[in-house]
Amino acid sequence: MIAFMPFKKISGFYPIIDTSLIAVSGVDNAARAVVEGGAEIIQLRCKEISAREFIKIAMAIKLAACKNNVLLIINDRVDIAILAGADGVHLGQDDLPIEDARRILGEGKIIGVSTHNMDEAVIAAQKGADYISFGPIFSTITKKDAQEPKGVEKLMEVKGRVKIPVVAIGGITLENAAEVYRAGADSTAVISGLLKSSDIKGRVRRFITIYEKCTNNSRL
Ligand code: TZP
Ligand code: MG
Repeated sequence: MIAFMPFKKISGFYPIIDTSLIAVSGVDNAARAVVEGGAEIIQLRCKEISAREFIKIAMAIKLAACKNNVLLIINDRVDIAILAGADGVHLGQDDLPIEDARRILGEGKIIGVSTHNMDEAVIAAQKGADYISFGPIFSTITKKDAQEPKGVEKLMEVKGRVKIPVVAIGGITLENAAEVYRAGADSTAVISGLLKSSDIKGRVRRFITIYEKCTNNSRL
């Protein structure tokens, strides 16, 4: 029987490095800053670059930044996740179905799924997602085709139904992150609220502190 290494439960601050907000040449430094700030997970989201560039960045991040138990999650692309030795993928509703991604990745990799309503959340959990994201909680300009904001009440309803971790996403800032944790989010995923800062490391620390204050879970 094959034993799989259990991976850490997704919780706390979930930084997303998105090449629509940061130059490809700056990704590596941003990833290092995120790790130095104390993040335990990084998602790499590259919508507008070639597969060749995507794999190059993913491998560089995996080698340089994601040592010491920092999980690397690749947005959209199961192939790139495998080639880069990443810890998992994050799939949208139009990406590979969860079951197919699982057949390729096996049980040892993390599969996260974007959800926007209760049905999508419940189905993703039933189909074997390891975590879901839910949002946008607040309005966002980062995702051009984002749905209308769902608010923290809908987040609470989803948390009440699914057993897997729920990562809240969309418009999350230092100012509203505590409200999102109090509504039950296991984690908050942030793009612009992180990458638009001139001090990414410091910003990560501040987001982690908010999580710890809301959950009494101090490790810094
Ligand atoms: N999915 C739902 S909202 C969103 C994604 C990828 C964008 C989140 O970006 P920001 O800048 O943190 O609002
Ligand atoms: Mg996608």
